[in-house]
This record gives sequence, C-alpha cells and structure tokens, in this order.
Amino acid sequence: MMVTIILALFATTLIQGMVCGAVYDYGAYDSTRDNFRPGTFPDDFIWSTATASYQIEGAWNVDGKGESIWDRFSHTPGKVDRGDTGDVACDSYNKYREDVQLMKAMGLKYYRFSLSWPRIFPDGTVAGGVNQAGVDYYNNVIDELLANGITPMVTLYHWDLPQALQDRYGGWVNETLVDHFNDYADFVFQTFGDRVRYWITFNEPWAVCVVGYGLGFHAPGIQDSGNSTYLCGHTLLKAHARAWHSYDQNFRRDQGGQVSITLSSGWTEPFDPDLPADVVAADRSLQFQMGWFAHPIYTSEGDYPPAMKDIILRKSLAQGFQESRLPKFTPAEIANISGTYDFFGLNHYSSGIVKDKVLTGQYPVFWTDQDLKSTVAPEWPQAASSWLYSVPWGIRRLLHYIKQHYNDPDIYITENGWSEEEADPPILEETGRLCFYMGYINEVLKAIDLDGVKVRAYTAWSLMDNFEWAEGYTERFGLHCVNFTDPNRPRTPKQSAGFYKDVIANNGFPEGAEVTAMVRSRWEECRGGPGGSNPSQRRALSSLLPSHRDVQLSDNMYNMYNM
Ligand code: GBH
Repeated sequence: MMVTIILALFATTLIQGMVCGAVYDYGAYDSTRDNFRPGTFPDDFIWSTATASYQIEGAWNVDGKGESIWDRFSHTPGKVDRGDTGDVACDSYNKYREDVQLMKAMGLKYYRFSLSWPRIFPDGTVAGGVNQAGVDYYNNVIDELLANGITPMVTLYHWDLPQALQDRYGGWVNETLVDHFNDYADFVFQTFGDRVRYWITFNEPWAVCVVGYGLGFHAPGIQDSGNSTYLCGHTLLKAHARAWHSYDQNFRRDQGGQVSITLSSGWTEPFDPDLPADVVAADRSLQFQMGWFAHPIYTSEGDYPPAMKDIILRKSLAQGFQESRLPKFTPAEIANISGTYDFFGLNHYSSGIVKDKVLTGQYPVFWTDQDLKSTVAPEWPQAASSWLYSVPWGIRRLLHYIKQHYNDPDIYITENGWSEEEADPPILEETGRLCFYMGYINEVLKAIDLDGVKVRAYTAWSLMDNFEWAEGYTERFGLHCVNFTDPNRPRTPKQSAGFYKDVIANNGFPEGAEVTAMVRSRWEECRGGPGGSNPSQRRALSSLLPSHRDVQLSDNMYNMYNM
C-alpha cells in the first residue's frame, strides 16, 4: 500500500504542471460551509414539488391507455422489490384534485409532473391514433392546477416509453424514436401549450441509458453497458434538440414558454485534493454523469466532453473495436444540439468521493470506461436508498460548477429529496428528511447570495410517497405519506411538509421568523452522522494524507487504497 501511495505522489509532481488549468477551485476550506445562513430568496423564486406519471397515476390499463415499458417491466417477476407495480400507485389518475389541494395547503405555486406518452398515444405513434381520454385527463390536471393558482411544469418523458416502440424498434438505441418523440412533443405543445409555459423534454437521460440500457435494473431491462448505453444517450440528445427546435420554430412566438432538459448529477469531491490525478478523476466523473449531456447542449463548442471522447476511444481500441463505442455527431448535428435550452434543469441528491484508478477489462462497461473508484465519507448520513447520502455543501459546489462550465444559465432545481424506509406505523416525524431539506435549501441560498449562481427554482422530490422504480414502495421520498394498503390511498403530511410550507411562506429563513429559529435550534443535531465503523484504520491512513483534508476516510476508502 505504501508503495502505491508513494508512486501516486511521485506521479503527481510529474503531471502537476499539465493539469493545473483543469483544476477546479473546490472552495474546500470555505469557512461558511457548515454554518447556517439566515436570509431570504429572490422575490420571484419558484418553490415547487415534483412527481412522475408512472410513479403516481396508476390506471395502467384504463380508458385506452397503452402499455409502457414500466408496465411490462414491473409485471415481469423478479424485476421490482416484492413484485410491487405501478398498477394503482397513488391512484392520482382519480385523486389529482386531492393532490392539488395538498400543494395548495403547502403554499406551493408550481408543480412539476410528467405526461405518460402511452396514455396519449397508446402505441407511441401519431399514426396509431390519439387517446382522447388521456388528453382529457391531462387537461383536467392542468386546469385544476391553474384554478388553484399553481403553475404547471411538464416533463414529456419520465421513463414510461410506449412498449410498442420498444418492441418495434428496440427503444432508445434506435434513432427512429427521434421522429416519434418529436411527433408526440409537437402534439403536446399544440394541445397543452396554451396553458403550460415550462417544458422538460427528458428526465435524467443518464438514468434512462445507464440503468435502463446498461445495468438493466430499470425498464426496459437491457444489460449492455458501454454500448447500448451510449447509443441511447445519442438518440436522446438528438430527440431533445429536435423537440426544442420544434417549439422554438412553431410555438415559442405564440406561447412564450421555455423548453429544456433535466440532468441528474451528484457532486464529486476528489479523494485527495492535492493529487491532480484525483482532481481530474473527480471532474471526469462529473463528465460521465452531467457533461455527457450538458456539454453538447450547454456549451458553445458543443459535442461530448473531450474527457469522455478521449477515454472511451482509448478503451474501445484497446478492446479491439475499430472505432470508439461513443457514437460521433456530425458538425451539423453538433451545431444543431448546442444551445437547445432555455434553462438548466437539475436533479441533485447526493455526493461521492472519487479516486483515480486505472480499470482494465476485456469487455465494454460504462463504469470501467471511467478509470475511477467512488466512495463516501463516514460522517455522511445515509438515506434508505443505497446511493443517497446527505451532503448539503455538495449542492452548492455543483451549482457553482454549472455556473462556471455551462454559460452561467438560469438553473431550475427540478428534484432534490430524501428517502426513509417503509414502516408500520409510517414515519411521520422524519428527522432525516427535515435535516436534509434544511441543509440543502440553505446551501442553495448560499449559492445564490455568495456565489452569484442564478438559481430560479427549487423542487422537492416528492409531493408524496410513490412507486420508487425497482425499489417499489419500500423507499419513501414523500413530503406526504401514502398508505398503499388502503384502497383509498390516503395521504398524510409528514413533518417535512410543514417545514417546507414554512420555508415557502417566509421565502427562506428571514431573521426573526419562527422557521429560522427552528432551523438554528436543530442545526448542530442535523450535522451529526452515524460515523464509520473502523476508526483506527482510518486514522492510520489519514496520517499518510495531507492534514488539511476536509472529509474523513471511510472503511470503504481504506479498502480502495488497499486494492
Ligand atoms: C430521481 O433520480 C428520479 O427522477 C425520480 O423518478 C426518483 O423517484 C428519484 O430520483 C428518487 O430516486 O442503483 O445503480 O440502479 C435520481 C437519480 C438515478 C438515483 C438512478 C438512483 C439508481 C442507481 N437516480 N439511480 S442503481
């Protein structure tokens, strides 16, 4: 182990000069990092909450709706925990009026939800015919929101592809879907655009392609990491750009709305900020999460991030491929995709710590393409979801990174949230979520006030407990609890719903407000975490590393160094 570290330190001095330009100022020693900052958000700041069609609607085969890939997937034994399905979910197909009242009670002025493509076009195509009952349903939802003073923000694709398009074309690996998506987008702009001003084409292309077409943990369940993953991303970028241009050319003038995409990214911190290789690896990790889609859309040079192009080409050739497994855009395509945004939609939840690590393998795999190992710090509290840790300052750094790298866009945080386990009786005094929202919302305020990031919206995921994809109903992200064993699916506010309501009412944390006093009184308690299990090993390793590191080492990291 010593040898590895000494070699790594030696390599550092060699490449130091070369990578300086790429080194990001992590603000690692920023004294404001862990302190609560009172203050209010800009006057027109948007407070929102979000859901997605398959996760809440139910009514999977009702009133002419077509089958989606998530219907098929959840009905396939072994794909979802306990065999849970979205057949009924929160029954929002029938209970949307009640949902709107929940939002109204919290003082929400915006709601982000998604349309089920196969509810509108049962076989995914215009030629196959429109399902009027589906159109009526969304008209009702939109009208009900507006009647209650709530502005709709609509996602066109939150993962429920018409199964017919999967069967006929193989789904997103096939570029034919660009046309079909454009037809669908055109129809919804035309049909709902008189009342909807905020559109999101795709929710999290990363998850669609990595989890759906790479790992296969999500529908359509294809396991082809490192090939289909990139083909899928290629199609989604083209489909997004095509729909954006359609809106721009055909609807923007009359409707005056905005169209963008929502990307998900964690924040990544280098394992050792003094090792340039780790700093570059942390950046590379962001490129494989966010840059993959953000670089083509949000930079003026467009195209995939250079770091991704270089490494995937190198790996592909070493594996005997004739060319890179990452598809190429033509110059015309690059120009066509660059600039297709009106804001930056961001879903952010968690952070990681990244170490540079050469990974070799005969087969193409999205993960080994990245040459890094990722871990977490022991003091980071963990949610019920295996991938979710509370690292409030991570969101501030990520927001700052987006400002610096992607043209200082208006940023709409379209999701941020925390899960607890399903429990009987349900957990309504959920300290974990309360602490998460306190910390993250306060860091967003710092990003606006101290870093000048143009954050325009904050959206809590989720309005209520819902179908958490492959985890079914075992993980709960709601501000409201939903009882899924009761046919009426009653909703009950959790403590965090009351907290969010107070934050909205005060537009943040003004001095003198009750909510501000409450946050102050619980701030220290919220910063505590469970801690790691093997402190002596960590100390031993810590002593080998720079003393000013601002995260502790987890056992996981210790193992990482030992590999
Ligand atoms: C969001 O994705 C989704 O947009 C939303 O629908 C969902 O309910 C919410 O998160 C909570 O999960 O174990 O390798 O399969 C957040 C980003 C991407 C995190 C997929 C979990 C699964 C990783 N998610 N990821 S894996």
